[in-house]
Amino acid sequence: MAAPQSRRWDIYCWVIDNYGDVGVCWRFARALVARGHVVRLFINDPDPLQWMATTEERAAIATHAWPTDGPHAAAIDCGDVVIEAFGCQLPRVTEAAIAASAQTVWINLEYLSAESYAAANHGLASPVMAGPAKGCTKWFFYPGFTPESGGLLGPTTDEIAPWPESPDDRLRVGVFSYECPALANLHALANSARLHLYAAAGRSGEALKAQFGPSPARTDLAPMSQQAFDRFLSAMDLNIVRGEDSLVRALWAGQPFIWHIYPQTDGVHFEKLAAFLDWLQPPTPVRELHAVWNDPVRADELPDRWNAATAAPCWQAWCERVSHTRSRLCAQPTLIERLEAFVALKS
Ligand code: TRH
Repeated sequence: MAAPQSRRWDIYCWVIDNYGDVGVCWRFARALVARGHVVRLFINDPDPLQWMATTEERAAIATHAWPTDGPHAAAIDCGDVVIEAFGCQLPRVTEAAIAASAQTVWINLEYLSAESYAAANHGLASPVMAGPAKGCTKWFFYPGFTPESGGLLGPTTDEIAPWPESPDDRLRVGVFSYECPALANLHALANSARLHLYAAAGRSGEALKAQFGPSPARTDLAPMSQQAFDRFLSAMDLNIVRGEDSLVRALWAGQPFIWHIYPQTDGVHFEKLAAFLDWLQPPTPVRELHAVWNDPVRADELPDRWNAATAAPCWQAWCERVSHTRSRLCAQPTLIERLEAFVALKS
C-alpha cells in the first residue's frame, strides 16, 4: 500500500470518568504518529497520561489544555483533520477555526459497537445547524468489527516481554473489570479452580484489595503504560476486560476473555453485549459466563459457569474461536487506514 499523505490531526478528548476516553484517544494518536502524521491532543484531564504514555510517546504527541471560550479566547489554528472524540462538544473557538478553514475535515469519532446502527450510520454526514460552524459538515466515523465499519485500532507490534510465571500450573487470569459480585466469587474460587489472579490497577483491583486484603491467589499490579498493558493481556491465559479499548486489546491478545461491559442505568448495555457475542459466536457456556458476570443478580452462578466454560472441550473451542477471530480481523484494514482513505475522499 502507498505511504499515506502526512496530515496534521487535532484530537479533542473530554474525559468524563474511567480511562477509556483518554485511552482510545492516546492509542489513536500513537497509531497516527506511527503512520507519519503530526498530532495534537486537546484534553481536559491529561493526568492519566503520566502512567499510560511512555516518555517517547509524550515527546512525539503535543498535548494541549482544552481551549477556553469566551470574550478573551485566543484564536486557534486547526489541523487538516479535527477529531471530535465520542461526541464531546468542541470549543466554539475550534468550531470557528474549522469554519474559517477551507480544507479541514471534521470527524465525529464514535464509540465502538457491533450493533447494526453503528454500521448503518458509519460515514454519514452530519450538517452543523448552529454555532460558529453553522453550515459546515462533520462526518460520523464508527469503529467496528466488520469490513463495512470503521474498523479497529490495530494490534501492537511490540515484542511480547516475558511476564512472571504463575506460582505453579495455575491458570493466569488478568483482571481489569468494574466492581461486581462475580469478582468476589471468582477470587473465592481461585484455590479450588487453580487460578492466579493478576489484578490491574483501578476499580476491580481496589475492590479485591478492600475485600480480601493481600492474598497468595492474587498479584496486584501498579498502573502501567498502554504498551505494557497490551503485553500483560498477551501474557495471560484468560482476561477479564471492561470498556471498549481493553476489549479490543483482549481480542488482539488472542486469549479467551470475558467482557465486563460498562453498565448503563437504562440497561442498553445488554443489547450491546449481545450484539458483540452474536458477532464473536463463542461456545454457549462462554455466552452464559458473560451473562453471569454482567448481571449482579446471577453472580452466585459464577462457580458453575466458570467451571463449565474453562473445562474441556469448551476451553479448546473458546481458544480456537478467539484465535480464528483474531486472524480474521488481522486480514482487514485498520481503523487508521480506513480513516486515511475516508479523509482523502472528503478533502
Ligand atoms: O476505563 P474504561 O472502563 O473506560 C470506559 C469505556 O471507555 C466506556 O466506553 C466509557 O463509556 C466509560 O469508560 C466511561 O475501559 P477501557 O475502554 O478498556 O480503557 C482502559 C484504558 O486504560 C485502556 O486504554 C488501557 C489503559 N490502561 C493502561 O494503559 N494501563 C493500565 O495499567 C491500566 C489498568 C489500563
